[in-house]
This record gives sequence, structure tokens and C-alpha cells, in this order.
Amino acid sequence: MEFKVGGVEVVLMKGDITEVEADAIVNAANSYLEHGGGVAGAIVRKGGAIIQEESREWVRRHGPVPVGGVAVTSAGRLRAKYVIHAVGPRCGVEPIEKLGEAVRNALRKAEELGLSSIAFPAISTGIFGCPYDAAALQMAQAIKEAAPQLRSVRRIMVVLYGEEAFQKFIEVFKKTI
Ligand code: AR6
Repeated sequence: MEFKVGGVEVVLMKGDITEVEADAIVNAANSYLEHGGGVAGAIVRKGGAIIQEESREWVRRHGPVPVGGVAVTSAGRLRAKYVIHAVGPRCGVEPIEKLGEAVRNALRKAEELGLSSIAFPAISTGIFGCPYDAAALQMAQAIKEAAPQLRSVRRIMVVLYGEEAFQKFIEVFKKTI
């Protein structure tokens, strides 16, 4: 499913984000960049231990990543130049609006790096417990708001794991974007 927003192509797809080719793959991380389960675990397994090592180095230098914030590492063996680690909110603990902030910060970072494509997972909808529809709304609004300002980023992919997430995201993006 494809949308065009402010000249930027937005593509919703179903699948495994570690298989996707993009200049940056976004990780659904925690503040300590300790990549255990979920997308984070899959990214380190497929991309290699270098991603976890660089993540620890990042935290040693800068301290924990705030909720809504991002950090960048290389992408190891993934088909990407960078992994942008975005920390989404834990639903019921931090406000869901922090998810929109994480998406805006990831897009800003991709612009700074001069990247043309970026792939997001459904941040916060696994271990962090946010419902698909609320998360999709945050992502769609953040993308819609940021798109007209993007110069280098031309293609934004949102990679959904499973049919239920895919259908929910399509429904919300159709209404919002
Ligand atoms: N490709 C695309 N999406 C995936 C994949 C994959 N390979 N694997 C899972 N998902 P989660 P969070 C979906 O839990 O909720 C980690 O331990 C999954 O179905 O990865 O932000 C981190 O280190 C769900 O819809 O991220 C943090 O501690 C979505 O990706 C914590 O989990 C996000 O699920 C972050 O939790």
C-alpha cells in the first residue's frame, strides 16, 4: 500500500524489517540500547554483534537515550548504511505522543545523514505494549507533519510484522495521511 505525502513516498508493507533494503533501518530500542527481544533482537542476530557493541559505546559516551530520542550505529550485515535506534514509550508508563517524537527525531536524523530511504517497524507495539491503532495514528501524524520539510528522504517504509498489524496500519494511514 503506497501513499504520497508532500512529495515523499510512504509505503506500508508486511514482512521482516531485517530483510528490507533501506539507507536506514529503524530499531525499536530501549533507553539502554540493550537489544534483547523483538525487532531489536532480530536486528542484532541478522546484522551482527557490532550493532550491540556500538550501541553500548554510544550509551557509555552519551548516557541513556531519552524516551522519544534516537541514536545511530552502523548496520553490520543488514542491507542498510545505518541503524537508527528509536526509543518509543512503554504504554501506560509514558505518553503515547513520545512515539510521534521518536518518529520525527528518526526522520530528522536521516535528513542530517543525507539519506534517501528509511524503514520503520511498528515501534512500541510489542514488548512496550501499545495498541496498533494508537501507534499507527502517532506514526501517520508524525510522517504527515514532517514530510513537507524533508529534502533528502524520499521514501519512508513502515514494515509490519503479521496481517493484523498490517491491516490496522492501512486503516489508520488511509484516514490520516
Ligand atoms: N520485523 C518487523 N517487525 C517486527 C519484527 C521483525 N523482524 N520482529 C518483531 N516485530 P518490539 P517495542 C514487530 O517488541 O514494543 C526489545 O527488547 C512486533 O510484532 O520489537 O518498541 C527492545 O530491546 C511489534 O509489532 O518493540 C526494547 O526493550 C513491533 O515489531 C523493547 O523490546 C515492535 O515490537 C521495545 O519494545
